[in-house]
Amino acid sequence: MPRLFNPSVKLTDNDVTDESVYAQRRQLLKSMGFIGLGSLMSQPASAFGWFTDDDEEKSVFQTRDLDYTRNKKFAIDETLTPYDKVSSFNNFYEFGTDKGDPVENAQGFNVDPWSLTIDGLVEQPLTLNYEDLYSKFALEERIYRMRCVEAWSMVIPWTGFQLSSLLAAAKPLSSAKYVAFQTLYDPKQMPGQKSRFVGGGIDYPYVEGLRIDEAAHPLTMLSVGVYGKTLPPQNGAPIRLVVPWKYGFKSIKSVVKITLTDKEPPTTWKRLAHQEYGFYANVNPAVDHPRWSQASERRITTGGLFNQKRIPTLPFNGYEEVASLYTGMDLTRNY
Ligand SMILES: Nc1nc2c(c(=O)[nH]1)N[C@H]1C(S)=C(S)[C@@H](COP(=O)(O)O)O[C@H]1N2
Ligand SMILES: [Mo]
Repeated sequence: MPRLFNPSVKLTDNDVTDESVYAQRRQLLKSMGFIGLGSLMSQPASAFGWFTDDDEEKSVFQTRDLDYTRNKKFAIDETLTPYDKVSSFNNFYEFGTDKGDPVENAQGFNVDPWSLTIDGLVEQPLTLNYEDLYSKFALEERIYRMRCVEAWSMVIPWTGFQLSSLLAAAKPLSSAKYVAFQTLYDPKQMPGQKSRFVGGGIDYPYVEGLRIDEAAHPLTMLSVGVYGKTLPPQNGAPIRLVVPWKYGFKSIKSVVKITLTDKEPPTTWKRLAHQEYGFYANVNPAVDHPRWSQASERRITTGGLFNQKRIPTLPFNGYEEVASLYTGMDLTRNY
C-alpha cells in the first residue's frame, strides 16, 4: 500500500522510495478529492508489473518506421531505457493516473487526422496536418535523458526536430515573450478528460509553457517518434514536446496548439499546486520538492522498477549549456 502523505514529514534520500513518491503525488490529488479509493488501491499492482496480466486479446496501436538521421552530438554514453519500459511506464493522466494506465487505455487513440496550429504573436500563423508532422522538417534522432519530478529517469532516443525550426517558420513578432502549448481536448477519446476520477481532477486540456528563449534553444525538440518509429499514443502521439533539462511534466504530449504570447502562460501542474510545481521546473538537485529530495534519481534501465540503481541528479539534468538562460535568476525561488 502507498504510504499516507504527511506534509510535515520531509523525506530524505534514504527513506524515499519511488513508490512513496508516486503515492505522494497521487495523494495530493486524492486529498483534493480527485482519486477514488479504488484507483489508489489498484496502484501498486500496475506500478510493480510492467504489464498488467491480461489474457484478453487487445488491438495495439500501429506505429511505423520513420526516415531520420542520427545526430551524433547527442549520442551519450549511458544505457538506453528499453523500448518496452519507455512505452509501458508512463505519465499521461488523460488516460489514467497509474503508470500502467496509458499503455492500457490509449491503444485506440486516433491521431490521423491531426491538426497542430501555431498562432498568437506571429507574422505567419501555420497549421500542420498529420502528414506535415513527418515531412515539413528533417527528422533526426537524439538521445536525451528524461528526469521526472517523481525522481525516476530514463534515457530515450527521440526522433523529431527542433522547435526553433517551427518557430522560425511562423516568424515570431518581437512582442512574443512566451510560448504556450496545449494538448488535445477530446473526452470521447481520453477517458481522464471525461471523468475526474480517471484523470486525477486536472483541469483539461493539459497546458504548458516556455519562455521564448527556452523554446528557441537548440535542445528543445518536438518529437514525433521514439526508437525510430512513430510515437505510440502513451508517449504522446503524434507529436509532443521534449525539454530535456526540465522535469518531465514540461514535456507536454499530443500537442494541438502552440501560441506565442507576451505573458507567462498557465501551466497544468503549477495551477494545481503552485507551491510544489513551478513554471520553470528546471532539474535541480539543490532544490528539493517540498515533500521529497531531488538530489538523486532512480535510473530505469532493465530489470524491475524498484531494483533500479539510484544515481545523483545533475543540475539542468546534465545539460549545463542552458545555464546562461538563467543568469541572475534565483533558481530557488523560480523552481
Ligand atoms: N498531456 C500530458 N502531457 C504530459 C503528461 C500528462 O499527464 N499529460 N505527463 C507529463 C509527465 S509528468 C511526464 S514525466 C512525461 C512522461 O513522458 P513519457 O511517458 O513519454 O515518458 O510526460 C509529461 N507530459
Ligand atoms: Mo513527470
